[in-house]
Amino acid sequence: MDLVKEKFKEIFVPIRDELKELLKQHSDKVIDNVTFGQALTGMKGVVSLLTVTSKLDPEEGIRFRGYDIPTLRKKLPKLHEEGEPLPEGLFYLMLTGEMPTAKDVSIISKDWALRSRVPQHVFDVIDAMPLKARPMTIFSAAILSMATDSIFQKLHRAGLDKKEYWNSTYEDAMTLIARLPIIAAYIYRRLYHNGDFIEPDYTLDWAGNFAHMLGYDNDEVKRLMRLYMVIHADHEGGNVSAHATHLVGSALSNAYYSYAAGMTGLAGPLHGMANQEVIKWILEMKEALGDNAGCVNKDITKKYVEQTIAEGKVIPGFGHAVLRKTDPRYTAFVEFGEKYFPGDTLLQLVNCLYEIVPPVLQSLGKVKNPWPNVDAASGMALLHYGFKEYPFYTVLFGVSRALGVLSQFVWDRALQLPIERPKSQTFEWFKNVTK
Ligand code: NMX
Ligand code: MLT
Repeated sequence: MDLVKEKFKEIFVPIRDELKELLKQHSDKVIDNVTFGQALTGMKGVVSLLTVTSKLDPEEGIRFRGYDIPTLRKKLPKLHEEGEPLPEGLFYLMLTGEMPTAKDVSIISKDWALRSRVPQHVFDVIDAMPLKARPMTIFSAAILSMATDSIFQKLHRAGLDKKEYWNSTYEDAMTLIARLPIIAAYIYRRLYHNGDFIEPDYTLDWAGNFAHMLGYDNDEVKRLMRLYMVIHADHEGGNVSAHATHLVGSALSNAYYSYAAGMTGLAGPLHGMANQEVIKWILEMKEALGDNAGCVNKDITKKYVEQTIAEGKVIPGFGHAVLRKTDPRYTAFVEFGEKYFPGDTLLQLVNCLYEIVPPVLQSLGKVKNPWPNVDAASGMALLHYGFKEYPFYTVLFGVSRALGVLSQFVWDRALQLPIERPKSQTFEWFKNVTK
């Protein structure tokens, strides 16, 4: 058994046994109440999921195994002291709960490099898609097509013992993560660079190699990609992509099916697609307002924001279902920009929207969180380096999200979490409970 897998087994077995014991003794204990409003507005705040990898605090933002983003940027192993943490380390932390050493990170880097060969039929599936297909459509189809390789599925059909589910799921999760940058880069180069594909460079780390295969060999972009892959990896279990992955997996669907479900959820404009919408909206605003966009003319820009809302649209990149303060992921991207490209006009515009948009949203009296989320700033950093094909941005989010949802997926199997099946009721039932 490989070292990381062995370590994981050592950690999860006592936790699995403890969970079983707790369930045996406390299954009837009431832990939460559900209001009429919660049931009918997306179950916000209803505790009903067990997620070990991360936890979201409405005021402070995400913590991965207890560590916030600024701490992770300091503590996770890096290639260079002044650089950004390696996503391999975050994966190790989410899986084991322990801060990795540089050696742990290098073991994962090498393991992913070894597993990264993508079967030909996956490229054939991608090549069969029309060039006008959305990148997330192609990405999701490519992931699904890899289910042919699921070791869990094969062993399960042959009659696998429940206690062993985690082992082949771990194999599937690691292989899937290893292959994602190759698949994503292939889609990108096919859609936007006439199919001029770039071979992987396995002397590089997972994220550095991803930037390289996309066509960005500049060191700063590699740093940005490491930050990007760390920042989007997880947002506890209730967000649409994590929850969809977990839900589909609870039927014992394999990791490929389950993560593909997560990705089709991420593709929605209220979730991961918002990172494209932000840039589209900003570019349209610049087109409409010309030199007046941003702090040059705050009144005109504010009117543009109000007009978007008057047209029945949302302001992309602002608001959140859980967060009630500025998203620390947003802050991390702005800090990256201030460090590497402080004079950038798009960075200035993003900073300016931070002043203009929240008061407009607050004035509506219904928006629970007027502050920017991660998507308000991520595209600005990519655009700075000439990565202008914004319909692709959600794929980048998706590659990163694999680290969180798949480490949790391995835990789901290790803890033998059961099929998820909440109760639904009819409209009549809901009307009756209000009487
Ligand atoms: N612009 C305009 N209206 C908004 C916004 C916004 N940015 N955010 C919330 N509202 C509206 C929302 O549409 C709802 O209106 P109505 O009652 O008429 O349906 C009302 O305010 C209350 O919504 P909330 O309870 O504050 O937010 P909810 O939890 O329902 O939704 C989001 C959260 C994130 C879906 C919502 O804030 C939004 O649509 N934001 C813009 C899209 C976005 O940036 N999504 C990315 C989220 C992060 N991610 O990467 O996934
Ligand atoms: C996420 O990263 O998943 C988003 O911020 C959405 C969420 O947490 O609900």
